[in-house]
Amino acid sequence: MPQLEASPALDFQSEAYKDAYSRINAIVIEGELEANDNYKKLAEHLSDHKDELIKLARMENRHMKGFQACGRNLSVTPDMEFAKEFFAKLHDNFKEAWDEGKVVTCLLIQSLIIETFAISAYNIYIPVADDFARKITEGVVKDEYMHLNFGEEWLKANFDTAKAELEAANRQNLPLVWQMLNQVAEDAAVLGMEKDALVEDFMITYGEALGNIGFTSREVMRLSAQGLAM
Ligand code: Y39
Ligand code: FE
Ligand code: FE
Ligand code: FE
Repeated sequence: MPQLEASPALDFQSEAYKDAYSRINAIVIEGELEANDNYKKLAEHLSDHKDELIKLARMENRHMKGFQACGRNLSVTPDMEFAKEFFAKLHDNFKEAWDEGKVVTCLLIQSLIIETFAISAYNIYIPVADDFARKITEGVVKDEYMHLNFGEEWLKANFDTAKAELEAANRQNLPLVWQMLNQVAEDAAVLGMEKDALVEDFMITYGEALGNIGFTSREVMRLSAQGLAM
């Protein structure tokens, strides 16, 4: 997808760019903050992986600080209220699953869905970012692949007992991602990030993850298109 050639030169200081950035930057900051919290919670539950999960939580905290610096660098104030609302449904579903002891659902929400969302957004952002934000985001996206890998490995090792819960959790949560993407598509386009490219990257990464965990390719197709209405 010739995303770069297609987009006109971006003016990082224009009001339109900064306005869109105030929401996308806030989403990323809020996402990293919630990811930090989610991994701290998972560390309580998965005591065998406690140290590793605490490490992942610390990385998310570093990511948040990096993205806060990206906003400051452009003199943008992130709209945190918008971002909290943006994540509310996924956040509530994580909390409900947590309260019911459904660790498989929690892992699907954070380590598969949210990490894949982050990976696709960061990959698509890197070529169109300002120099400061590009360097930060390049460092962050490497970590996000490690986070996704954690979820894949655990779910693969527990596939037989996790499978039915994964399917239900996917049905409940994947449609939210497509809604969320639609909600920010216009702002993302102002930053030079095309919706088609985001969807494509998400589908590839998510589908690969499901395949690695143990789903057949037919199941992967069915699961990853769940709730997708473009
Ligand atoms: O694991 C993580 O670090 C994920 C929390 C970060 C969330 C990133 C959410 C990105 C959505 C951006 C949408 C832009 C089109
Ligand atoms: Fe992160
Ligand atoms: Fe992460
Ligand atoms: Fe992350």
